[in-house]
Amino acid sequence: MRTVLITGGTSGIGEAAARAFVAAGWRVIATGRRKERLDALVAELGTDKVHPAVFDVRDEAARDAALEALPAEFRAIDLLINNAGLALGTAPAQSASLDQWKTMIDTNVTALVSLTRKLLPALVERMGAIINISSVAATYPYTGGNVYGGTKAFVHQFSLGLRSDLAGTGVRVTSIEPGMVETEFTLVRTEGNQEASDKLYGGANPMTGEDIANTLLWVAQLPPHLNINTLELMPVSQSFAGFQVARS
Ligand code: NDP
Ligand code: 8X3
Repeated sequence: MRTVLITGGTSGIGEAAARAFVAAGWRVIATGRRKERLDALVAELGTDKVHPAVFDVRDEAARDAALEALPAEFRAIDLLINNAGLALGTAPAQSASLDQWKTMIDTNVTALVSLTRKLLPALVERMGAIINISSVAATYPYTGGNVYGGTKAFVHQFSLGLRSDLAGTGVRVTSIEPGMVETEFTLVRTEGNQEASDKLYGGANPMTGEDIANTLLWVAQLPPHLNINTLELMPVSQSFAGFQVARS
């Protein structure tokens, strides 16, 4: 039985991924700050299938304590899914909150890099894999996307860099780059504005956490000689709108 560590298993893509991987016969270490959500996942899927690891990804000491406390049967991690992340705000750069920018960088970049570095030696030893959740925002800028897009561009390029460094190790690395997925993402971005979230997703037939979870599972279960470098997904309803021109 293979083991996957999924960061951000308390909602959205990560929660759906926990269910999909357990259904496919994997053991799942699900992480997040909301203990009650992880406890519910364990109650639903079973203590032998899911291990809850409660920590803030930005807190390296708490993370390391949680990793050291892993039960023996969850210790051999074959796959790391770096999913925990967030966008905060949509204000233009000139009026955006610097604190929100730092939170996005600390979570989406620094914590992701730190956990990856921590687990890499063991992943190399086991010829494991890493899947990083980037975004279409890595490639296509939009107003108010400033630092969020920057963090996801980092995740894209870091994933490709890892591929280079891991040459010959057999470790696979993939950057998954979704467009609109209906999760708690917009609630978080708007600091709990349910109306804004409903308005964004309403009538758009967005992707679901399950859509991305199934893609993650597909990537994870490909034959070991095959690496998906980057994979961009969008709902059919979402597409490109071209350049803007500021006229005097
Ligand atoms: P959700 O808000 O539903 O889930 C985010 C998850 O990240 C939660 O489980 C949350 O757990 C966890 N998380 C956030 N910050 C921290 C932290 N400091 N420490 C620990 N865990 C944290 O959003 P999604 O499922 O949509 O987001 C998952 C990933 O997908 C993110 O990286 C996001 O950027 C990316 N993405 C999302 C898209 C979308 O349209 N929804 C599109 C493209 C990419 P908790 O709060 O319990 O700690
Ligand atoms: C989330 C997708 O388009 O809201 O990464 O930035 S988007």
